[in-house]
Amino acid sequence: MTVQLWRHCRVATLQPSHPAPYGLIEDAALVLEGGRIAWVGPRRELPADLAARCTGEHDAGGALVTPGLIDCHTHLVYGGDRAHEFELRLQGASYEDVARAGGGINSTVKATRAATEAELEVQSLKRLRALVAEGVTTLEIKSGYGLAFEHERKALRVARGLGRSQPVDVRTTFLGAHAIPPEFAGRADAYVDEVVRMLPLLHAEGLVDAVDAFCERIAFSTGQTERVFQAAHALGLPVKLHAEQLSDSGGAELAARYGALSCDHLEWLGEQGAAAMAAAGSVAVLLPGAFYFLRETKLPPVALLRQHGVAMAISTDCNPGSSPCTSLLLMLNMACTLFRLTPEEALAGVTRHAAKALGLDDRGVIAPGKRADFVLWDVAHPAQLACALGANPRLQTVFKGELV
Ligand code: DI6
Ligand code: FE
Repeated sequence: MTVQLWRHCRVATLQPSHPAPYGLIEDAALVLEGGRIAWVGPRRELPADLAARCTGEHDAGGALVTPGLIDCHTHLVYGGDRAHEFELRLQGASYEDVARAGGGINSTVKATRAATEAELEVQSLKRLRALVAEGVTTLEIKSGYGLAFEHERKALRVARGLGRSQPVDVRTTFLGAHAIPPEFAGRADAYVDEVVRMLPLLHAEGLVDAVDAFCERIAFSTGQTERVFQAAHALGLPVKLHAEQLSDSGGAELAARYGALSCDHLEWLGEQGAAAMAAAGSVAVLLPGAFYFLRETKLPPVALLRQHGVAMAISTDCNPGSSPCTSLLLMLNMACTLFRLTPEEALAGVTRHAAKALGLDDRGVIAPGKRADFVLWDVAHPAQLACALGANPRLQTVFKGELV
């Protein structure tokens, strides 16, 4: 097995136990073995016997190293686009108006159903490449634009395929309960029956890592959401929830009762929801792209989340309707400018806490035993990653121990 030494770098380990901000180690060395981090620390403390075992050496040229970025909430696989809706909203229509008038999620459902698996892959690959170019090494992709067995299956297969062909680890989430498809209009409960029927079939094909739902007055009630969660739990699958995005529907409390990995959006989250999430260890996934793009004015309760010790993750929410965004670095900036997170909280939100939101404890920090997924950046200080607008200072990515 090769043992690789990386030196001449500064490592933002993001380890919570490390005393320096960002877990920063100056003049660091990193040793990789078998796709994992074997050692990280100040170079002068590198054990001589470990140094002697290294079979290869890389000079990082003084770069800043962070864990590979993790985009823990995306709807990246979809057909078509919604630029026309953007125009309508610029003329005064609201996101909910457009959805009620038959546009919104269901217009993307139409385009996604019409696309073949190969076409869907071509469109989605462009978006995935943009994320990977900014240092994303783990990505969650939800279904939810098929809303019928064969089309949900097609989208999840595309997501899995992207993870096989590209240098990124893809985690799939079944979001059958995203919207009520046209053939079930006015029959939401019957559609939930269908979601509950689809889930074990998709799971049996190895296409589902987690289960999500959109709990909102324009989507599914808490009662309907709970039925989906019960079906997930029967299969041993973890759940997460689009909760309190447009109103306080009690979704976060429900999700916490099911031990949700995360509750996402949360602009309307209240005290009880935050307390329930804290008790359950659910991560708050904040999505500044959707907040910005829909010109929301209600801010997620960041102070409340901090007060309750709820871990905060940040993600693109990459989707055609509410966040057509393929830049996780831009989301770092927006999390700070719009939501007032510190750059350190924002960076933890796309590394350590994003890993937690996906139920993954083998990544998100640079520490012995963790996956060797990391990024070399041409920046002097980690805060620069959140400060710059529209820059991409990525130099190189190491994925599973190998230079991409
Ligand atoms: N909330 C969102 O912001 C996205 N899905 C969801 O449940 C929007 C999806 C879309 O408009 O296509
Ligand atoms: Fe979303």
